[in-house]
Amino acid sequence: MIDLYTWSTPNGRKVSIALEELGLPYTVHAIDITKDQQFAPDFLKVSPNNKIPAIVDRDNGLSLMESGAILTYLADKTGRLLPASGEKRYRTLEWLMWQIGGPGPTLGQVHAYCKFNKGKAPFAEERLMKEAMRLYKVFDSRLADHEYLADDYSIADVAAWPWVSRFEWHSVDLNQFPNVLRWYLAIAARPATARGYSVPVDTGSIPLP
Ligand SMILES: N[C@@H](CCC(=O)N[C@@H](CS)C(=O)NCC(=O)O)C(=O)O
Repeated sequence: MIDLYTWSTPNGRKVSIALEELGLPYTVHAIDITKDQQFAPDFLKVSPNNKIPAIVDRDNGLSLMESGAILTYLADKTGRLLPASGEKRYRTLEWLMWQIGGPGPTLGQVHAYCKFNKGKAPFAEERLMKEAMRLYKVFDSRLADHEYLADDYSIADVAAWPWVSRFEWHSVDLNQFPNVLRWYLAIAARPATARGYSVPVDTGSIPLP
């Protein structure tokens, strides 16, 4: 049994989608980051960086923060969504880390500056939107000749998908990125994605372009 500490955000949904996909039993603990629950002392014991998601595996007592580490752990625990060794493992980790270092932080800042505080910092808005579009182009090129980011469906896709599901927040028209659109719709159609998307709060159906 896994204890999942999460909220209805892209980083949180990565882990609930993975848990659903892997069929692992889990208990959800909602950490409402709009009410600063991420700063509660009890939560800091599992997430010393004050952020969701985090997990505790009751099988062995291991607690983990950081979505990339959690996804890697869950994949290794089950032997799915990440090859055990060799080039395919590193290719998967490469695109997982690309997501965590690139689209994740960039799109998070796009939401902060361009959606919620539009007009306050034109330089930042322009710089972030330019970088977001560059990353979408990289994404689209990769998917032009690969069905998924690392060939087979993997934790790299699970990490990237919830951020793309916020395409309306970052005002990106997915029709401009046909390979990303094809990939996005294929993953949206997976039953595990729909189940994981509504954890811990059902915010409505998956956005479709
Ligand atoms: N690098 C971290 C990022 C986690 C993160 O930024 N979580 C956000 C929600 S998507 C959060 O907890 N924000 C609360 C805060 O910043 O106070 C990961 O990949 O898990």
